[in-house]
Amino acid sequence: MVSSTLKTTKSEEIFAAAQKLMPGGVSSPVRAFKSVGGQPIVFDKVKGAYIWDVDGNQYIDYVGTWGPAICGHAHPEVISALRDSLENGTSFGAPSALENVLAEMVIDAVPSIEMVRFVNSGTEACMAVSRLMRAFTGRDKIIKFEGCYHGHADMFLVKAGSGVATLGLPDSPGVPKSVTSNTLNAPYNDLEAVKALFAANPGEIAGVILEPVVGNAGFIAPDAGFLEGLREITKEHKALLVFDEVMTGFRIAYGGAQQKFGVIPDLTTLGKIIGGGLPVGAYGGRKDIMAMVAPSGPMYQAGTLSGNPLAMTAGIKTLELLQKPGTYEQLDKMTKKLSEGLLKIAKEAGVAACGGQISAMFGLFFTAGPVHNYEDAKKSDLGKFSRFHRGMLERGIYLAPSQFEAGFTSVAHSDEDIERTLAAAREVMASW
Ligand code: HOZ
Repeated sequence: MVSSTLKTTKSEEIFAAAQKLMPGGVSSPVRAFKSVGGQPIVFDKVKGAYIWDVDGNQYIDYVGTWGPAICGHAHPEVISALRDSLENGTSFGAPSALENVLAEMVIDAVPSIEMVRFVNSGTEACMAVSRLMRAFTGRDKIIKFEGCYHGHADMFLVKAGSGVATLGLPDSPGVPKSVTSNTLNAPYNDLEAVKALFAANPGEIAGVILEPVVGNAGFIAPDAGFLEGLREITKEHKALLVFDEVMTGFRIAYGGAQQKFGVIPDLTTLGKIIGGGLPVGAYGGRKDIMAMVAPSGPMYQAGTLSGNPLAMTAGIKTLELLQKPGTYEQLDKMTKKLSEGLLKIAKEAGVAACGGQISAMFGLFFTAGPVHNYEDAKKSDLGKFSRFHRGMLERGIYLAPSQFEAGFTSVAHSDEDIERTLAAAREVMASW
């Protein structure tokens, strides 16, 4: 147990009980705090930019339930819409007009999406899209990038980011070699490596999938020309380009990273924000490709709770709120202040650090950098990250408990929240 000045008696009791009930005491690995030490705090309330734990401590939150809370937690308009929707029931398992509304909003916003299918998580969306890439092209191999995370489906658990990187698990037992033999890996931001893979596997590669801005190896931005280069290479080889915008969709810009960078993939996966905090995922893209999906076409994919009316309602309201003029300018300005402030504080304290932000997504590595890919990200001093995480937690700032996760801001974060966060970081780094 890491020594702490935080009073966390109740959190400790609940987590001790949880460990007897659930593997590692959690429903998803990263939140167990394994890589930063100490025990996770147990929440009992979230509101706006803040979270509260069961011992009554309040924190400024930069995890935002891992991305969905871009309007702030429990936004009154989202809650009110959900209350109304709840009166009509929790699940239909049949078509509903709400699906049309959210589908239209997604199609209007995301340049590559002409048709969309709703599922229940980002993992499901990526799993389905990999099947679709293969069904459409008749090829089996897929290129992904080291440190990118596309959920926990078998074929993506090779040199993956997020919890896999956090826990230092190279690959997962239980994944058949026959499945991952069709997953090819390249370093992020390395077009030559992608060209070499296409050259070595002629006519066999269905497509390339990536996080257009990486969030699951920490925050890593694409180098100038990288996304454009992938678009050209995939076109040249008649392979598909897929942007996994589960994190970046409606966060980097309303139309996602593809709108921000002006590079249009063939297919896109979404999740997080489009469910407004309820379980959701989606994949979509060109009509001729989406026509392959059952029952329109032969590629099977289904789900009992897909298009769930509560998830659709929360998603619709969240996207409506994001349409307010100035939202993304505000998010960018505030997050820039945070990111630049952290780098300045590190410099003043003589701490080697690098990082950056785009819109409401940011990251900080404890290495002089620069960080262009997962290998660079791994050079970050993880001991320093752990001490930083704990120091910030003790000062009421909740950061993702992993070096290999991006940070998220929301429209609910105030200038004062950012100032308080920077003051906490100054104190923590000054003590090193
Ligand atoms: N995979 C998500 C983060 N990239 C969720 C982590 C969690 O909920 O523990």
